[in-house]
Amino acid sequence: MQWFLLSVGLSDMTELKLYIGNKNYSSWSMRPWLVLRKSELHFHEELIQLDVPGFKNKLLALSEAGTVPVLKVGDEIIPDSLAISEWLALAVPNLWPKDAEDRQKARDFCALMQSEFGALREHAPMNLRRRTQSKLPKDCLEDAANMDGIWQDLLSKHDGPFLFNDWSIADAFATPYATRFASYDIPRSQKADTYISELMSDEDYLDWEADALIEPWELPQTDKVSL
Ligand SMILES: N[C@@H](CCC(=O)N[C@@H](CS)C(=O)NCC(=O)O)C(=O)O
Repeated sequence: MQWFLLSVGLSDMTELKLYIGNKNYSSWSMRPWLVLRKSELHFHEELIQLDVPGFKNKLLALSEAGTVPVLKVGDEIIPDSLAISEWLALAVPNLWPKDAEDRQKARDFCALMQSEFGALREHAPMNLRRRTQSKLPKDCLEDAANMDGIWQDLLSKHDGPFLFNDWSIADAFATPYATRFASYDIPRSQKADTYISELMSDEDYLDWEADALIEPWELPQTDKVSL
């Protein structure tokens, strides 16, 4: 057993289970799922269908937060996509950038991607099945342009193909945004476009997307947003 696994109390016998929402829509769930895949730790997943009768009680039975994702580590519960990712980064090396300054920047950017860009999240919700050319509100396009600008800045300071050279948790957090650019045909720079293609051709992302595309459930409220 390696020291970093022991440092978070993980043994070969500890079961990891990630509770997630609908793969087509749940951007929050996708992020730690991608991080778990990159960690190469064995994990189980359980999907809780969102926005159907009784779903909230199921979420509240899992954690006080009443949201997914939730990671169950043995008998312990870790809610919140960033907290799960931080915990995984303690268990497995190299999920954050190696350079200390980059590591801090990656953490800050993840927190920003989690809390900001509200108009982009609201008017262009993650919807992997969707391909449309809609007219999006100004504040949504401004958020998208800001995201594009940050991506360009980080990509130009590193050798790529990812934000901090090698794949990191920051790229997991950027992936649902990348899919929004594709779903809603949002204008973007050449650099951002190349980065989006990189994220959306990642083999773990493609596994998630394949499941999303055959999900039978629809959330009409999300499907009808903008247009
Ligand atoms: N800050 C949380 C947000 C999680 C979140 O809002 N998840 C959505 C699913 S995409 C959810 O569970 N919604 C159900 C609800 O709010 O009732 C995180 O990063 O994990």
